[in-house]
Amino acid sequence: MSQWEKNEIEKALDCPMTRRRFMKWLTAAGVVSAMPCSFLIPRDAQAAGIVYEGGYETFRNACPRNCYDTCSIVTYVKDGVAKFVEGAKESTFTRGGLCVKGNSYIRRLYSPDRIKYPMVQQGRGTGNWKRVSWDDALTRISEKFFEMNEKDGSMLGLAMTKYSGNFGITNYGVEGLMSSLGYTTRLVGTPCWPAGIDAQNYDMGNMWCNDPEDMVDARYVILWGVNPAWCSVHTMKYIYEARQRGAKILCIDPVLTQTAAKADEYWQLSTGEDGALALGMARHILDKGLVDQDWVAENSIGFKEFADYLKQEVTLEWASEKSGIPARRIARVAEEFATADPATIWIGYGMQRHVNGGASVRSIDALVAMTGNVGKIGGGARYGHLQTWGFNYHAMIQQPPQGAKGYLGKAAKGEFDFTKKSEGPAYTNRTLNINKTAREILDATDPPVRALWVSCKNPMNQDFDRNLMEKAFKKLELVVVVDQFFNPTVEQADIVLPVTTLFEEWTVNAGYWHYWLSLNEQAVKPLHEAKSNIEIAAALSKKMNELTPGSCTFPTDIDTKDWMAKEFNKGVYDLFGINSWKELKNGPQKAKTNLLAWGDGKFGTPSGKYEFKSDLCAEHGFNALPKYVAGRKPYDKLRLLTPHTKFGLHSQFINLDWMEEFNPRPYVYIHPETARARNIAEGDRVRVKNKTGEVTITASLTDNVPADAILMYEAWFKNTPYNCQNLVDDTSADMGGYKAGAPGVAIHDQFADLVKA
Ligand SMILES: Nc1nc2c(c(=O)[nH]1)N[C@H]1C(S)=C(S)[C@@H](COP(=O)(O)OP(=O)(O)OC[C@H]3O[C@@H](n4cnc5c(=O)[nH]c(N)nc54)[C@H](O)[C@@H]3O)O[C@H]1N2
Ligand SMILES: Nc1nc2c(c(=O)[nH]1)N[C@H]1C(S)=C(S)[C@@H](COP(=O)(O)OP(=O)(O)OC[C@H]3O[C@@H](n4cnc5c(=O)[nH]c(N)nc54)[C@H](O)[C@@H]3O)O[C@H]1N2
Ligand SMILES: [Mo]
Repeated sequence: MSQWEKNEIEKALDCPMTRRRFMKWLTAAGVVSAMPCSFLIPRDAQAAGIVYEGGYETFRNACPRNCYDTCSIVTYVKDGVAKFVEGAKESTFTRGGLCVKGNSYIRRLYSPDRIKYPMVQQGRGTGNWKRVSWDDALTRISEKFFEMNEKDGSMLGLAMTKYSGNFGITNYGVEGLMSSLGYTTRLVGTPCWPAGIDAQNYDMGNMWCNDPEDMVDARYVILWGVNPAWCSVHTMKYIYEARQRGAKILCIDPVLTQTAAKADEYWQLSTGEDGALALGMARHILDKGLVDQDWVAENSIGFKEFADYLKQEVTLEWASEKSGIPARRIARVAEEFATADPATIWIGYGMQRHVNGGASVRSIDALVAMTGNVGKIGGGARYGHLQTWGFNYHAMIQQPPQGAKGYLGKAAKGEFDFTKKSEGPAYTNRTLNINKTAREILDATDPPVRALWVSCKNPMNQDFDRNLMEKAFKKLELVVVVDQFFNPTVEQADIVLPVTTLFEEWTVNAGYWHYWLSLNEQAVKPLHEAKSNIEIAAALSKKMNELTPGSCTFPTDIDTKDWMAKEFNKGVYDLFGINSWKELKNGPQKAKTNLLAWGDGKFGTPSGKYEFKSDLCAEHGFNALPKYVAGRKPYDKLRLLTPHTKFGLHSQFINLDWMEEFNPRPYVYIHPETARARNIAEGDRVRVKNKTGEVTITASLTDNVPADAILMYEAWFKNTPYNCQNLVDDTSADMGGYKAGAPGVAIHDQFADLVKA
């Protein structure tokens, strides 16, 4: 921790309110001494008379949330009770620290609000829950499945929606359970990053980025539509260090985020105009003769066509007019970027959630490539990677029961599906687009979707068009949700099953940003009647086979530790330089190779080169060149942005009482001018409305948001009915169908207006 950071924290702690809150946390956890902020101890803990006792047993855990940082955790346990957590010191990425969410984990584990046993709701949304035994719950589910199979001749009436509640590898057993029932319906795709993944695949042949730790070597860093000060706090230290070593940091975002506040320069661009901005910079670099001609000649194809396009259709003035950034600034930064060596751009997931998101990512990639910054330590078009995910997926790969019937596949129906090389066996699962879950459920026929299995997913809160989702749920004959808290999806369920938290199960976790691998040990026994996702699969299989032998192939008796061990193979061991998973008990391991993306100049594209012109991209219906694509036409007065918050991870953490202390209620953030024009003052209740729905919420005035936009964070507050998905429709992003199986979603291409309530 730098002296400056220490001073900042000291200052914050000098505020009696903050100190009291910290003390409340500490005492609630019954802890003190090994807190990462050890300077708290002398002043506050001792004053409170709390003495460190020692004698803890420690366990290895990993934060399994969908987050860049995938932190390695050490959990301190005494008498079978987890007392506190800290970041693992062995990981140079986590470096002994956790984020505000991670530090609240003990409360998540022991929250009185946890779902404790299987329950059945009499009438969805009534809150009339009744505790039932596991046996009873699983019997009800089995009977419904048999009935469906009987009626439809297949299990296609059962749909599964699962996304990112817990990325532990063994949790792919949820998919495994579905496969072992037969051919089912799957909600596929991701709301997160697919447009950018496809863009990078067209350009380079894969999504692959350097080790974030090498950012310290960059001499220029552009943080483009990414907010690491909140969404990847551990990466901030590399950005600070790069700056200390002389790098310049520029942040490009329509919102003046905490990341922007920490940068050397901030550009408040017009939302969705990233493509124009990148192309304007590219044109200027071309005009100034700053293209890395050697790199381009040796490693790429299609640059001449790209340069012709820039000369014919792009000017600095045009880029300036589109993006709202003065032309002379674009020119200056283009020159600074092209002459810094190395220079890097971190392309955020937020900026590609647009109808032109994939196209914008391609133009930013081009900027990095034409300046010779791809394949360099400290350089690169950084987005994400899956280099460390070479597991066996043992839990996932299960066979259907004998004679199971399924879907005849899109190919059989004459639809072009470029996600599959061949349709494989005659029968497949039926796939629906997860980003249009509501619409897809409503439209599905032959058979209709009758039952929905929800795991690691909160569709009522995180999916799009909430009003339509309610209609879709009405069509369902059975909703089973596997979760830890009574979230808005559980409220609309018939049966809820309690699942373990990371502290109560064995698994293994990799990152999609850094290169560390972490073991997740069972630190405490499962609480209440909770079971892990794979134990639930085994228990259901057991019940189904008891009632109808042969109806489910999922193993009925499993040991979660064995199943964790079955995920490893020689490839994983070699990559991490270990001989056994047991070595991870000594601490997380970092990959020994693959840390530099495209360092050998061998790309995964059809040509084997960086493709400024991609025929594959054209084949999939887009421009071959990274051309400008206009954004979505506004359908209301103000743009609505609903990005990620500091105090939660999607619908997780914000519901904890510890977090409510810091972040008690949602706000809509409005520029003072926009508020004045509507006679809205700080603290007023306002109604935000658009064609999709409405939200009543408290106004907060700030010029951090542009005057033509309003901002609210996606979140689930357990004590308010707030849900931003009332205002967010399911319009697709341009790309995503190639690698993720369905296009992304244009989350930030939404519009609304507001009035005083
Ligand atoms: N408006 C708007 N909407 C968005 C976004 C946005 O920016 N704006 N962001 C999108 C993005 S990027 C993402 S990734 C998605 C995330 O959407 P989701 O994947 O739905 O995210 P979470 O809320 O993190 O997790 C879902 C549920 O998983 C549960 N869970 C946690 N651990 C386990 C477990 O071990 N087993 C089971 N069965 N359940 C568990 C949690 O309690 C939670 O209720 O949201 C998307 N939605
Ligand atoms: N604390 C916390 N950390 C998280 C998460 C969380 O919910 N909370 N979620 C995790 C997940 S699943 C994800 S996907 C990542 C997301 O990580 P990020 O991509 O960093 O986060 P977002 O908030 O989705 O979007 C980043 C920024 O994009 C900006 N943006 C929106 N539209 C545009 C545009 O047109 N151009 C530009 N230049 N910027 C634009 C938003 O204003 C926002 O500040 O973070 C992960 N980490
Ligand atoms: Mo995400």
